[in-house]
Amino acid sequence: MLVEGLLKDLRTLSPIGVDLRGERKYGFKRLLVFEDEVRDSEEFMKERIGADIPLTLASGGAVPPAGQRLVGDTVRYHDTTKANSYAGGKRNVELIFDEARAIYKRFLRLVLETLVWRVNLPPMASRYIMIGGFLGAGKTTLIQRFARFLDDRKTRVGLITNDQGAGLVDSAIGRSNRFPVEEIPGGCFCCRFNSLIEAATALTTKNRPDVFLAEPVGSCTDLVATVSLPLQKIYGNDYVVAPLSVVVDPIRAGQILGLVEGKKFSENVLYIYRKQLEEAEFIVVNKLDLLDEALRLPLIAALGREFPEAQIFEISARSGQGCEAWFETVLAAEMNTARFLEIDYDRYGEGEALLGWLNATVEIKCEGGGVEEFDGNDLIESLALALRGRLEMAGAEVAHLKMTLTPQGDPYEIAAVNLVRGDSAPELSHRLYEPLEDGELLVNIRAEVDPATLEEATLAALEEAVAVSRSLLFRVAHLEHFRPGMPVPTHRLTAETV
Ligand SMILES: Nc1nc2c(ncn2[C@@H]2O[C@H](COP(=O)(O)OP(=O)(O)O)[C@@H](O)[C@H]2O)c(=O)[nH]1
Ligand SMILES: [Mg+2]
Repeated sequence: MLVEGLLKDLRTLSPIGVDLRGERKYGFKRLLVFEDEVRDSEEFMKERIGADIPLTLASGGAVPPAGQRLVGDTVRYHDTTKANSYAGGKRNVELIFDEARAIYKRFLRLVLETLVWRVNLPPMASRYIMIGGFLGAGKTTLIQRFARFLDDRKTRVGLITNDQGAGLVDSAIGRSNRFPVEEIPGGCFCCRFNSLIEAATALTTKNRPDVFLAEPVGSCTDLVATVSLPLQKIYGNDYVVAPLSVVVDPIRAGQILGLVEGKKFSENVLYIYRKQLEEAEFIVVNKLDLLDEALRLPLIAALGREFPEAQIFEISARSGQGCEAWFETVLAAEMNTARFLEIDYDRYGEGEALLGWLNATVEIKCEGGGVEEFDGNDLIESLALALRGRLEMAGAEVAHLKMTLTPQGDPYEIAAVNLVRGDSAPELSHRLYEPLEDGELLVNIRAEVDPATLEEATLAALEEAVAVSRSLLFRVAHLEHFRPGMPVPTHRLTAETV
């Protein structure tokens, strides 16, 4: 009797009704546009489950105007005046979306969990947001900001990092901010698609994220055909796949698009760079805080001209400027499944193989003899300078050099230094507040050079900045250097195969 009543009530909630007919992927977005059904469901919650859900509202006639989508999963309107204002201007309504989304999500989760318990339905879909872009563009920084934004709104988030090697600076940064992180080392998402699913499943077991934020390898492209589309096609019931966003460092983009002077990579590396932009639905021009108008305007114009299908956002992941507009858009949109990238895998593979990679884990400690602690910020900054000098001498164009230093056994304290071009200065993005007695250093370098050169430069710079200048001991616990292999995607969907 109870189950029957439950099912009847739940059927009045349209998405769950859809659910029961096995078409769950339509999700909850449509739910609250029906005023009376919402009231039913509120009563249902209170009477049947006894839950006190603060869901006051009703949305009289609040169907979004043609061509616009609801933001997030649902809408709550305080009164019909606001609901009606949606048709005219979205602004009013957007103000309450975040709160509404969180409340309603909790409510639906409860309903669904009850259903899962009673009639064994699978749990609801999470949003999968992939944030690509070239090495050093600011993906990790933006993802951390996005994760904090979601966390503040009580939306559960899980981070997925990816690299060709192991020992990732990006994961160390995610963990230091206490977000759940799963790492896919040893190959890109597209070539390790099953590991991506395993990582998402592992995060689901940990904290059931509402939103996955995934950072692919910065030299990777063709992600829509090899990751987004297969995810949508094979796992469409589990994930709502957002449009691919590609983050851009404006100085690097200016150099590559010929707007400013600067060293460039070889043709095939540039080929990857352009392909990344070509497949982006959202181009996110980052580091607005560094950009003067003299470059900003021509850069935006050039991107618009060369990549006319993309929507362009301008943000600073560091200051937060412009970020919320992109957050809201990417949280609401679903990928366009009709865009396909033409790509020559030989050129792509050659471009990737021109880049040398080095990942190292180094233990550093005081030698004794009077030195009992050291300044970690100072140490990694001077190590970055020593490395830059040696790489410059070797003729390497640095794509991204990043290092973190954490006190042994404390992953929440972290110093991080970055160099995003050979002609830029090393920059401390995270600082340690106290000196250390011993620490773990992670070094990740991606540069256009023979990988053996990266090892020589790293060992020499460690000797110079750690041993000689500071009389500290270091031990290389792990070091790998290589050129990425030819990309061989697990799946690749094309216009013919979709
Ligand atoms: N000035 C400035 N620097 C930024 C911004 N976003 C990222 N960075 C810096 O750019 C460097 C590379 O950032 P990261 O997020 O690691 O790039 P990723 O390789 O794309 O993940 C780091 O030094 C960041 O602190 C920004 O909005 N403004
Ligand atoms: Mg990164």
